[in-house]
Amino acid sequence: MKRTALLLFICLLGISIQAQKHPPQPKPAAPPKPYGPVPTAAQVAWQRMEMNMFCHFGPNTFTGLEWGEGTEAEDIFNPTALDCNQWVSVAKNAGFQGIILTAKHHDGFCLWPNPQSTHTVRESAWRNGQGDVLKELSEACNREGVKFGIYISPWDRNAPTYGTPEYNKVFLKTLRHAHTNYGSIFEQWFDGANGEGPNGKKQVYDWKKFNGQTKKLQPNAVIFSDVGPGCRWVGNEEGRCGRTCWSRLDVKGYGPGADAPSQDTLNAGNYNGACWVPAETDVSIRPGWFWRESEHPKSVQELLKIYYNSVGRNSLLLLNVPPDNRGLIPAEDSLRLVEFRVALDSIFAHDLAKKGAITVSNTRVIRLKHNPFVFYCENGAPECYNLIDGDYDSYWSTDDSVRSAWIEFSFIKPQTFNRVMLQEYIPLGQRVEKFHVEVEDENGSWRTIAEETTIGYKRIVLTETVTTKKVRVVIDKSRACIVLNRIGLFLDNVLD
Ligand code: FUL
Repeated sequence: MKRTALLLFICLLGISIQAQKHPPQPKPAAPPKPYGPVPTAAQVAWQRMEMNMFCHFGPNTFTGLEWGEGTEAEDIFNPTALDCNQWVSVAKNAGFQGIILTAKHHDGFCLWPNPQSTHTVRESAWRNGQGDVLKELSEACNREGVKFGIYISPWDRNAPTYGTPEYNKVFLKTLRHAHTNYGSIFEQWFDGANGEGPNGKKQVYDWKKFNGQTKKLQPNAVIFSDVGPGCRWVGNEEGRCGRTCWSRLDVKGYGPGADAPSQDTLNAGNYNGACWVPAETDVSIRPGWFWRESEHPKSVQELLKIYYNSVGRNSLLLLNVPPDNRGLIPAEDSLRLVEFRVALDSIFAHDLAKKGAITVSNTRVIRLKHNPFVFYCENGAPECYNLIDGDYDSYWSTDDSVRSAWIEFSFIKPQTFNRVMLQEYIPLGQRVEKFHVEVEDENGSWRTIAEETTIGYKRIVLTETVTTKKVRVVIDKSRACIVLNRIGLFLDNVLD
């Protein structure tokens, strides 16, 4: 009898705990509608790569020039120990998701046996004219699960037809060859630079056809140029995206190169831009784009600054790491990248926000995909835990009419941090135009530690180092209801 009563008691206790864990949920509202232009699935996947590696390699690696003349003998290109597997392993260890190779720079030399040219690896003595860097690198990337991309300069100082309508046909065939023989590419990089002076040959490029054919042959490739259409130049080569950075851009009436919008516009985007053209920050780990014996890689501190000014400002970072004249990435660069990785991991491995209890001023009631934290959320909105659950596609959002709101994290023990990471759920567009961060001091008064504008895919705000039990992120102004999928708090002891 006693045993039965005990069993009954345990059962009832279990049921009541269950009921507490899963209180009846209010009926979910419809998910927020997309706002403004939104990215394609390929653009979202691209932005989520965050950091890719650029490899400038070609005759300039052997001559020390930044812009080759196009008249260099093919035999100049003669790497003694080329190993693309080494490039890929350097990239992987540093945490790069993809590699983009300069298949043809302005000098016109092709790193693959392009049938449209007589200025290629085929004409060089390297591997008796049998070598193909595109083949080696694309295969090495495939083997290691690193994505492969191609840079091809439209400006060509070697092509005999350059400066005539015929060149556009040659360039289309060149693209076709590169786009059909080396598997799928994640990005096609079109350089806008064109250094020919008033007496030089001027080419009127057929961008419509270049982009159209690329889209047809490589539908998942994001096309880079100063003005996209897939992603845009950030407007400088110093690794600095705008503190305000919209992924929207007006492209009508503009084009790559001399026809591009101002560098300031590229840096910040257009508030009301009609197209989704996110910024890509291309910068070199060394002073030049090509390897030179006399130059050396940037310090970890400089690389971290670049990271915060690019990935941390709604941009993708394309960091150039040039292979040397052996065809290998020098040890000093690869070591520096490992140090950079270690620094990033040490900063971002511990998200202090995950230790907090969250309250919000408003929440849209949405269907929760999964929520291991719901148990802790008796008084709050379980939706806000989507901000820390690590699932990209789960987000917290406000009711349609609510365009300003706060999110508060409170901790049992004081937490010390100096980086605040925010992410908008960009598949639904970019919305936030003003926000600030406040902390509560020991006397219970609140103090603003950062005031910023846009968030976008990812925003990392650098603050003073603070120790507090309460942090509030206040979205002051959003252009539609707020949709955030992450808030994180971190301590950076490397760059402080
Ligand atoms: C520029 C080029 O002129 C540089 O040589 C380099 O390739 C850089 C990435 O783009 O426009």
